[in-house]
This record gives sequence, C-alpha cells and structure tokens, in this order.
Amino acid sequence: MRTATRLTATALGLAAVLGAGWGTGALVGPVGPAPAAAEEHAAADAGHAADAEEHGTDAGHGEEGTAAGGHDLPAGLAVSAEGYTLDLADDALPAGDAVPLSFRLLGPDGAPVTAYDTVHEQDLHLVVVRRDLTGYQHLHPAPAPDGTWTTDVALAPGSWRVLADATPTAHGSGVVLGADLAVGGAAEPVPLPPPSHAAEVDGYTVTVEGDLVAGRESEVVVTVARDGVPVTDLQPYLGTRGHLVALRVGDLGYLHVHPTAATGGEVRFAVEVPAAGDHRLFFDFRHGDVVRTAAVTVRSTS
Ligand SMILES: [Cu+2]
Repeated sequence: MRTATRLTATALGLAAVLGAGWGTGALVGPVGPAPAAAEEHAAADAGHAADAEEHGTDAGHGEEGTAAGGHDLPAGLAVSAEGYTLDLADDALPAGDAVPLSFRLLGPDGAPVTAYDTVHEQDLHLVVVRRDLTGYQHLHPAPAPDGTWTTDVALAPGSWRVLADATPTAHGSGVVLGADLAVGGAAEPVPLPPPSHAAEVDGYTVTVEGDLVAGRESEVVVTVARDGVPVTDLQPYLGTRGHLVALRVGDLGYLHVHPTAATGGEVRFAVEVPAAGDHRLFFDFRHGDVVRTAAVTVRSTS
C-alpha cells in the first residue's frame, strides 16, 4: 500500500445539493444513474472479460497534454487543435431532460471526420458539463455516416462546456476539443463542494485515495462500498472497472487520466496534474448493470 493520505471519508450530500440546484432529481447529474450510458455499455461490454490490468491503451487520453500548445496546459481548452475542430451544430440549446446535441469533428481539410480509432471501446467520448461542474455527463453518441454525432443530453440553464475526446484514424493520436454551449433560462450557480476523498451516489460510497501533485503523474485509487460493505464485483465498464475524468476547476481543463490496474473492488489510475489547484474528479462505475457517477473535489499540491 502506498502512502497515500486517506482523508476523512465524509460523504458529500451531493444529491441534495444538485437536486436543489437543478430543481429536479430526475436529471442525469454527477450523482445520478446514467441509464442511457448503462444501456450502451451493457451492449458494448457483453462478453467482454476485461479484467485485472490495463496498461497504456489510453491513446485517446494520451498526448493531449502537450498538444494544446504547452506542457502546462491540460487538454480541452481549445475548440480547435492539431488541425481538428469541434463544430457544434448549435452554440445555444434550450434546457431540458433530453435535448438533442449534434456536432462534428472537422479535419485539417475542413471535412467532417468519419474514421476513428476505438479507444476504451468507443470511437468518441463526450463529456458535457456545466461550467460550475454540475450536470456532468459522459456519453458515447452514435455517429452518422456523414460524421455527425448526435445524443440526448440533460441541460439546465447556464453556461456549459462540451468536450470531445477522440482519435481520428488519419491523425493517429488523441485530440480533446472543447466548445462552449449556452443554455437559456435563469441559472442558479452551485458552489463547488469542498475537497473530500469520498462521495455518495445511490447508496454507494466512492472513496478516492491519493494526492495529486503538480507536475507529475499521481496515482489515484478508487474503491466503492455499499452500506459500509466493500463492493468487490464492479462490472467492466469501458474496458476496465471504471472510468475517471478529471476537470480542472476554473477552466475545465481536461486532464490526462489512464487506468493502471483494476480488480473487482479497486481501480487505480494515473493522473497528470499540470499545475496546483482544485480538480473535480468524476468516476463512472457499473454495478448491478447500472452506470453511476461519483464526483469529488481534490486539491492538488505543488
Ligand atoms: Cu467515454
């Protein structure tokens, strides 16, 4: 066991906070189940025996750290990078529980990209999150033959960020592009929950151990318990036992995260933090055939 500091496992009342902020508990948020994603992955994971270890298969989350133009920049800060552009069909959408969101990735020739390498069992990973880091959704749209991706998203009023993480086959490495999306209506900003190493979702307590240290790769160990009992049979999800996305507080920079090892009850990740600051970590896991997301705020040190 490494010498990670285990902070107090005070469960956050995220559901209550977000439920209040959004006026409804039915939206797919940081702490809600994601039935659509669960369905997608139930199919994708059928017969998949993802087990034990996964190393270095994370091209989609790979080179973006430097691709944005400097060693200190996380990915996803730019709408256009390395010749590729994230082209939202609409830069403003109405609020709603299932609002169609369409976009394309345009290549260096200006044409929509239609050929992608599969990374983590998907051709494209879409993260949609409000700028106050509520409403997080990690989705896997289906592409149309013309290169248009469309999926339903749950949107509350406010300023949103759309992040697309994909590896165009012609490019050979991953790009993460981000675009702003405005959602009309009266927005009620939700304060960032204070740093904590645990979060609750649907009766599960997700504990995130590890210290993020600026300038180097840090190990994060995620465990899940239910009613105080460790869950040791997490189901495969996206090729391992869980998926982690780290977004920097303040600019929603998308950090390089890759799984290094996983068992049925513990998932280890390596996280690269370019600079000190707060980050919001979103852990997707599948249990009982439902994908849920837990989120914690982690403060990195320099
Ligand atoms: Cu994904």
